[in-house]
Amino acid sequence: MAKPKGQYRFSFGPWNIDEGADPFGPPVREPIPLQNKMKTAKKLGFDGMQFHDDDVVPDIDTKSASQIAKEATKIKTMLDSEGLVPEFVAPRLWFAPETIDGAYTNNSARLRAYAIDRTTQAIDIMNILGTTSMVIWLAREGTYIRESKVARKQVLQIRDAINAFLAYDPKIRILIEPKPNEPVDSAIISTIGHAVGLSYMSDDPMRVGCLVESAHSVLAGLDPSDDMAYALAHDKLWSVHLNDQGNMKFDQDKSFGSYNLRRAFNQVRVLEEYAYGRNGEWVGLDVKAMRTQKKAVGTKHISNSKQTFLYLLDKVTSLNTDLEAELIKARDYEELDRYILCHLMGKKY
Ligand code: XUL
Ligand code: MN
Repeated sequence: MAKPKGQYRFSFGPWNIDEGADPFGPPVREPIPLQNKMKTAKKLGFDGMQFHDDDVVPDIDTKSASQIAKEATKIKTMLDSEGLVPEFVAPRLWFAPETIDGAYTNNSARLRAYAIDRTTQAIDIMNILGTTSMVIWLAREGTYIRESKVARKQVLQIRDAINAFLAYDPKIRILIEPKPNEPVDSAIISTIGHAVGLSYMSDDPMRVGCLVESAHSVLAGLDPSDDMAYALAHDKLWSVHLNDQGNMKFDQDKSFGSYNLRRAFNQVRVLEEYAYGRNGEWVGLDVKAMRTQKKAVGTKHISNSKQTFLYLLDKVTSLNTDLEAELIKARDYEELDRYILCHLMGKKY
């Protein structure tokens, strides 16, 4: 008998429906307006949208505070009319000329001030959209060559930046999304362990948590479900970016489960078994369509990922955990391996 399942709500970001440009070639799909992306989200059964600050206010650096507020208010109205909730806002701290050599850890005090300023602006946008969650992916906080930055100082600079944001708005929560490399050679907050450690260094650890992205864990040579479990053990798994990744290469953002179904099963399992989502946490996707895809079918990676999650949820709740416990007791892990594979392949065991 299958056990009762948890209820999940799903989100993705506008960048997950993209034009297919890569470092070797130009866009291959026409851009889609934000409102149409919202309609797609709703149609595919998503309740939330994730945003970068400049997804909400394009060309943000050229705009005044009042212009930014006006444009953010427009997007808030759009979200309301489409019946969607904003999950988070993340400052895009890796695109501007000011952040070429890092944001909060730039060697220039003037450029570090830009990054802090840009982030507080993102907090203002969060308030207008109506979310208290800010995701920080520390894209260029790291090095291209080790000697260019002082590692210990970088950690403290990031801590100080986080403290400044906590003080700027006492309502917000910060979710650190670690990634070990790309675009930098070596990121300073590279794994979920680093992110959790940073949280405890902050002025208010209760307001600093984590977002685990499956592909980022794999890029670090780690198992995403173990990273999720680690963050859960600290009560700091506040969001996830489910996707997939074929080993340690460029960040692929493949559809969830498309590369390693068993690894995906174990992610769904850890979320389900530890009641993820019961405190409002979202199942976020961060998936990219293959460049081959034409515009008309450029959202299949999103619907497929959600469907795979739900199918795997069935696999989680229908797992014979009594049998599993027996096999664990007998320490017969070869048999347990066989049972798990049969279960995943839908074969009679
Ligand atoms: C980068 C990445 C980002 C963050 C949001 O690899 O995953 O899209 O999720 O800034
Ligand atoms: Mn991500």
